[in-house]
This record gives sequence, C-alpha cells and structure tokens, in this order.
Amino acid sequence: MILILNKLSKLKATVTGLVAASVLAASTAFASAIPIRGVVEGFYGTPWTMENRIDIFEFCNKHGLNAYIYAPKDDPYHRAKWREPYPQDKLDELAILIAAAKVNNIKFIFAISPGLDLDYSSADELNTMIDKFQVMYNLGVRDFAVFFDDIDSKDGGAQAEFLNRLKINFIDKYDDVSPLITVPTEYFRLDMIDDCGRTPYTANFSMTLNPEILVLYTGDNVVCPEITDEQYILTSKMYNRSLGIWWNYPVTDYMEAKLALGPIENLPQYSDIPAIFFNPMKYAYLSKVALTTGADYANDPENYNPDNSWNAAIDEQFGKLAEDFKLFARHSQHLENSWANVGRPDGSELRVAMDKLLISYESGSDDEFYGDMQNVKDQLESILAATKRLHSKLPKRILAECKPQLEQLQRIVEADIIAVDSLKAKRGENNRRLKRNISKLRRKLEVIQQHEVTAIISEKTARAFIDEVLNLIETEPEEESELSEQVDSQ
Ligand code: 14T
Repeated sequence: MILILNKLSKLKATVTGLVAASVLAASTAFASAIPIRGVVEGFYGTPWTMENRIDIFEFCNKHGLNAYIYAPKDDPYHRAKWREPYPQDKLDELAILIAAAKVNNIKFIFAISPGLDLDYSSADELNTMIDKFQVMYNLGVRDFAVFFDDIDSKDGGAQAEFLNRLKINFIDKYDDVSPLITVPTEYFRLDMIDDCGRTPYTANFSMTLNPEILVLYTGDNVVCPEITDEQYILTSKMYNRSLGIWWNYPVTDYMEAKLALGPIENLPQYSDIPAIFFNPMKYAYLSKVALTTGADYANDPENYNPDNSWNAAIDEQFGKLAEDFKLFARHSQHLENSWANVGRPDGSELRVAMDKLLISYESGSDDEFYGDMQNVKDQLESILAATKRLHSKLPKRILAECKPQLEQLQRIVEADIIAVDSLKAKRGENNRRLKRNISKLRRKLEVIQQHEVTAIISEKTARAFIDEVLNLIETEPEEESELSEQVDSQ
C-alpha cells in the first residue's frame, strides 16, 4: 500500500515537476522527499546534553527526519583539539548516542572540523583523522563529515586533495560507509563568486574534489531569507554536482537573546536536493517548532505550506496551551543583523493595527481613532493574558528555555497598553493623565532596556511601538515652542 502511494505521489510530482523544470530550465526536477534530511548540531556555544540529543532522535524518527550530524563547534575534540582522541567517558556517551540513533532510524553522521590548524599535505595528519574516524566506525558509525567553515585557510586545492585521500584511504575501504560529506570554507554563494566568476578558492576546491563527495552550502549568505530554485541550480552548477543544504534556522548562536520560533520557509520547491540539515538553537525543545516544519518541508518540498505546518507543529507540541504559545511565538520569528536575515516578520498583524492607529491618531476622526485604539488594545490584552498563562502553565523544561523572552514580552505589552492610553490622553488634551503615563512609560522602558542583553522580542512591532509613541507624545508643549520661536527670531 505504501509502495503504491509512493508511486502515485511520485507520478503526480513528476508531472508538476516537469512543468516546473521547463519553466526553470532545470535539468532535474521532481518533488519527493529529500533523501537525507535531518539536524546538524553545528552551532557555537554550549552543546546539547545527552538527554537533548536522545530526545531529538526520537523526535526526528517521529517526524520522518533520518539524519543527525554531530558537529558541536564547542566540543574540543570536534574542532579545537580535533587530533586528540575522545577520552573513555566521552566515548561511552558517544556509544550511547550512536545506539540511540540506530534504534530511531537516524543516520549518525560523525563530523570533524580540523581547519583551525590542519596541515593539509601531511600524511600523519590524514592518519590522525583516519584513526579518529576508525574509533567511531568501531562504535557503529557509517557516515562521516569534515567541515572547513569559519577558518582562515583558502587553499581549496589542498583541502579537496585531503578529502580525496581520506575517501580513498578510509571511506572506500568499506562497502558499508556512505559518501563523505563536507562544507567548504566558502560555504555561501556570494562568497564563492567575484568579478571573474568563481573565486580561485571555489574553482580549485570544486574542480579538485571527487564528485562523489557531498558538499553542503548555506544559501546566498550564511543566514539568508530564502534559497530559490534558481539560486540553488546556479550554485550547484558552480560545483558540478547537486549540493546539499545546511540551513541556518532556527540557530541563534549569533543573537542569543532572541528565540527562533517561526517555520522553515522559502527553500527550493522543485529541485532534486540530495540532503538538507537544519542547524538548531541551543534550546532543543523550542527548536522543535521550526524542526517540525523543516521535517514537513523535507518530506514534501513541493507541497509544503509553512503556515499550516507551523500551526500543526505548535498544536502538537503545546496541546491546550497551543493558542497561547502561538501568540507568543508570532513575535519571535525574525532574526536580523548586519549579515544575517531570516524568518517571517514578528507580529505582523499587530504591526498593521499599530500603524493604522498611529495614522488615525494624527489625522483620523474620533471614531476612526477609537476603533483603531480598541483593535490594538484587544490584541495587546490577548497577548498579555497568553504570556501570563504560559508563565504559570508551561512545562518546566520548556519554560526554562523561554522564560526571559516570555517575561520581556509581558513587560513590553504592558508598556504598549500604557502607550495606547497615552495617545488617547494626548489627543484628548488630558495633560495630567498624559504626564503620569509618560513617567510610567519611561520607568517601564528602563526595565525593558535592562533586560535586552538577555531577552529580545518583537523588535520592530511591540517593542518599537513604545519608542514610536514616546516620540509622538513627548513633543514640546505649545507655549514652549512659541517661546523658543521668539528666542529664535531675536
Ligand atoms: F558550516 C556552515 F555552514 C555554517 O553555517 N557555519 C557556522 C555555524 O556553525 C553557525 O552556527 C552559523 C550561524 O551562526 O554560521 C556559521 O558561523 C558563523 C558565520 C559567520 F559568518 C558565525 C559568525 C559569522 F559571522
């Protein structure tokens, strides 16, 4: 039965895929599950605990994810001290993990990041790595990776030759070991190109590297809003092979005060992608929201719907608290700084209502102003009630991962409610109330700012509204501006 269903969906997918292929002029395109799909524990900072990892394996199995890469940047034996063998207690832990992965139908992919100090041409270095892989093989590992991200070396030829030798001298020695996986030093498309086309590094690395080695990349940038089919095809062409994807969401190691609670979105729909790995937050439980949607995407890229998947993920994970958690999570999806930009905008429904209110405050009729005010107030009250219920009812281990942000959203929304009332006081020229509100608001803002080191949420919506309103209501009173005009004209 499953076989028939598979065939049917493949047939349907092939037909749609062919249409897409002709539109995109892609050589290959039909949608079905991405063969290797899972999680890469590849973030900086405190690695996941054993408990986290085993829990994630069970989660992956349940959601049709079939691979896990062990690559915690801050495991010294993975990166900084990659040459050193794991001590016995760490080996015991790894053995448990490898067994747990097997029970849950997960490929356990063991990775080393040797690039900080690897001597690429040395035979000793190659043997050191082979010895380290051999220990893992003996524990049951059949999948291996070597990562060259975030290092200074730019000798693509030497890196690729090292990997080719590793393939010949280790991977190919066994008939049950999967193709080697790697991440180049230039691992996002805009880093792979210069005015002349491919950079020397990418040209050397991609041309030298054995075509059977699977290469992962992160998109046009390290953390980016989308990978279109066109971008994917373009990058794969540079490498003369179909690239795998290392997707940097919901990882937040570059902005630890914020949580990534939105869906996976904007990944290729029609391309034949060999592998995809989602890089999570250090918070394993809360990562499951995005990871569930990532699993849905990876199992059927063409028909994936981020909204439906996100709602279903939270319904499943939060039960009776699902609607409350959605109100919270809607304000914590977008991550942006000078080099990163990913995730849906935070609190877009509230943002629309706030913008409308700010306009009717300036130029609307009383009816319009009061209507818009009520709408914003209603939304704020719902969020406030939700944060309070979540605070008292979320299971301990989940609350432990989001308490600062939950409390921060509560503070912000309380301030927003005062801000709305201040607009009303200002418009009604109720100066005593206005003055009282402004000082309340200032005090609240100070506390909010103190917590921003550890808790960032809804920066452009709920949080921004406080500043927007303060700017509007703290303009100088009439008398003073007349006075200053007189002073000016003297
Ligand atoms: F391997 C790569 F695909 C990759 O994404 N490497 C790291 C990854 O370990 C990290 O979790 C992720 C998000 O911060 O981005 C890469 O690390 C960076 C890259 C930067 F350009 C960290 C800071 C950067 F400025």
